[in-house]
Amino acid sequence: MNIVISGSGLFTPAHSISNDELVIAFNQYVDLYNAEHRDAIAAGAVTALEYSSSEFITKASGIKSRYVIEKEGILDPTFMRPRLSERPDEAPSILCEIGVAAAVEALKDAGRKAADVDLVIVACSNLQRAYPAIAIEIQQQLGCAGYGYDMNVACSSATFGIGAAADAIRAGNARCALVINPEITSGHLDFRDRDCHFIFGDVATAVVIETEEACRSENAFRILSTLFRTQFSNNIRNNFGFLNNSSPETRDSSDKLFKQNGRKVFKELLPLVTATISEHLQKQSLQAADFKRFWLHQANLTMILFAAKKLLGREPSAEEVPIILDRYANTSSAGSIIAFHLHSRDLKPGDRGLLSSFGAGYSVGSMLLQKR
Ligand code: CO8
Repeated sequence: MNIVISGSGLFTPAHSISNDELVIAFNQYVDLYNAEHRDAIAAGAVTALEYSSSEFITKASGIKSRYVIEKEGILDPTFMRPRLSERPDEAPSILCEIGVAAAVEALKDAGRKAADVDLVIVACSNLQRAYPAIAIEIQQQLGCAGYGYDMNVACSSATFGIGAAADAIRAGNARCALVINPEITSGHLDFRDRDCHFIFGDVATAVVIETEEACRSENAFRILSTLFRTQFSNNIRNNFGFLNNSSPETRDSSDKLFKQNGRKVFKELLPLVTATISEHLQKQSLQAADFKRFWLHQANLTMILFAAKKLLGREPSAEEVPIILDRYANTSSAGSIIAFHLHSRDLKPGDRGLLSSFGAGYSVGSMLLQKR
């Protein structure tokens, strides 16, 4: 049974923050902090904070701007997080709202109605609550049949989610699935931390998964093969969770937001990514040269280009390896799907493409696709 990605959708928030805007707000915070702690800094008891810089951000990451769900709160040096009022339980949650927007576009692209869908998987890094599942809320909002559940494999959530949907269809548990990646990373990012305040952006993506036999789409991609790998690491970690209430003294400490050791991630994750993809290609008796396009996880420009060069054995062209992180930043699970959504329509029947996500866990998902 051949399984296809028959449609994709993208929700982009209305607000964008440039590096300059972000750095101005951060540096205002630094001034406030250092003024407040002037005596302790002079006595050597507190370390003064240092300014951030747009030049550093662009050079170290390739990111020039990011979309966010709410801008004013993030740029307020006395607040520095998106200002989102809590919604009543009767109203759709914000993750549901942006997930639905991406899903509606994906369904249209696939030539499907919500009622055709009998599995909804929400796969993302930044779930807004423990339960009920956002996927079940989306199932209800859209009017889908069957069942739904949430899952989290950090940045690899999308490929792991597509794999789970394909398996469910092969097993006869579903016929048509929506895999949705709503990421409000700005709620989990420490905008007071110079090392990471620039890394992430908000977005939602969705894809429709079904059998090739049932597919009605002009732009469908057959899933030729998948390979998933995980390897435990503390180098990308967020300790937020319901047990935080049991330790009220540390409930608001900075480890309850995203933390990473970026250099170590670079050194340890990249070899895992290239080894996993190489193993996958070898197992399928294929080579990187057999692929027209590489939709890679969008975490860092150097990282993307390094991985592509290692696989191809030469510099990749801009057409082969689409980059969207310059304006979207790292959107966690959604990054490779944005690249796929925006840069797949020009491929011709028979062309192959490689979709890969990687990140916390560590986790790597590799997916070999072929245009129908
Ligand atoms: N402005 C100016 N200088 C800075 C800044 C800044 N903003 N930040 C750091 N510096 C300084 C440092 O202090 C350091 O100074 P010194 O040399 O004096 O010590 C110098 O610049 C160099 O710093 P780094 O070594 O940290 O710089 P790098 O070149 O390594 O670049 C990056 C930093 C961009 C973070 C880079 O290491 C990187 O991208 N690494 C890979 C990261 C990655 O792929 N992570 C995956 C994360 S995604 C994921 O899976 C998590 C999902 C969860 C999502 C949650 C959303 C919130």
